[in-house]
Amino acid sequence: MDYFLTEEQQELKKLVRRFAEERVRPRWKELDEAHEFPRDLIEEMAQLDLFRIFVPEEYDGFGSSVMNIAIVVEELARVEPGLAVSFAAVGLGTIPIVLYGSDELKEKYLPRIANGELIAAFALTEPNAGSDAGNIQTKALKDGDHYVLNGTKIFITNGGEADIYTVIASTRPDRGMRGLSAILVEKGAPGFKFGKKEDTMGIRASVQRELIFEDVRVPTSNLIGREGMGFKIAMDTLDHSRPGVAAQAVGIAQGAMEEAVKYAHQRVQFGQAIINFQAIQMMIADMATQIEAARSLVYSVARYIDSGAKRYSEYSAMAKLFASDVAMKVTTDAVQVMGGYGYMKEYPVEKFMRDAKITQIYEGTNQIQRLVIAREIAKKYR
Ligand code: COS
Repeated sequence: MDYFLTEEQQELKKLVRRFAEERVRPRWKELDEAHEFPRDLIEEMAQLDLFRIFVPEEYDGFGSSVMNIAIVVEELARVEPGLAVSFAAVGLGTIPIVLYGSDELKEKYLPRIANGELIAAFALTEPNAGSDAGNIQTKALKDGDHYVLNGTKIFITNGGEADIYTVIASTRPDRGMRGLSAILVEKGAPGFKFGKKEDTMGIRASVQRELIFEDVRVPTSNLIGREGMGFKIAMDTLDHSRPGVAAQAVGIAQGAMEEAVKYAHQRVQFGQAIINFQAIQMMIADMATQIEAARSLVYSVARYIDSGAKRYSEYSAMAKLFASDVAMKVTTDAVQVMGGYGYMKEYPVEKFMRDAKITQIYEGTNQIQRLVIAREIAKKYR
């Protein structure tokens, strides 16, 4: 169901669906096997103006709406979740600039993100700072009108491919979490290197790579927000982006269910198509119901954020938690409906199941989402 999309949103959905069906679907297997950043498809998406949805209108964008991001990401993920991730990660890297960047930074970077010229990435995670995001060790110490960065980030989506990186680093190591800051670093800065490229279970039409900073000098004008605001900027960014992960999960579940249903029409056992068996019908009904519940939650939360809501951490977390658990359940059941064939790489459902798993882990594990939700609920009802 479309849940009251505006005409513009319906057009956007149609545009992305056509692109995904015509340009991406024929290549799902090749993209999964190649495990590379899908630059040609990303360029085609820039031609379709899709990167403009991350950027406010005054910087040549379409208005940075979470709902539009959800629509595009869901449609991409329905066919190729890895491509959806490569795309959404540009949004993740852009959010801090949109929410907290100076006018100078916005003018310099946002129009070039909008037209697809610049790929962005967000760099928070470190070997010892995952769920414990405040425990960041990368340092950005001031030296005159520059920050000097030293440290390592891991698992960074679009790492090595992106042109700009929003890096969370410590400008005041004596202050712990309150000493963190968000700093924009350009690819090509001397001392900024790319390390290990991860070999991942799923989302293989995207890359996750290590970033290494060795005395990287960045002008202080690249500070996003103020010094010491880094943790808050990171948390706000995640609150803003988690509905996008949730939309990705909805798309994955939808794609897997469609494959399973089509297969159930074709597959004949005991003299008839297995779609006629109630054992299969019950599974399909549960899949479809869970997907609609997830989709309606994701759209509602996206609209709530777009309405100008000030506090929405728990709703973002709920959408991400619920939709990703649905994606894992639905993709596992889709494999089950298809039996032995579901387990084979010839069909995309085993890939959807691999792709689904990460949605329960990244942008905060589902255990962390539950923590965020429980804390907010506990505060409300004393
Ligand atoms: N928005 C704004 N501010 C927030 C916030 C949010 N969503 N969440 C926390 N803060 C603020 C708190 O208000 C607190 O400020 P004060 O000390 O002034 O009150 C400060 O940040 C510290 O918060 P808290 O005490 O809750 O920090 P914790 O170390 O307990 O951890 C969690 C908070 C676990 C929620 C956080 O570390 C987290 O989200 N971890 C997961 C990170 C993640 O998603 N990683 C994935 C990789 S990024 S792709």
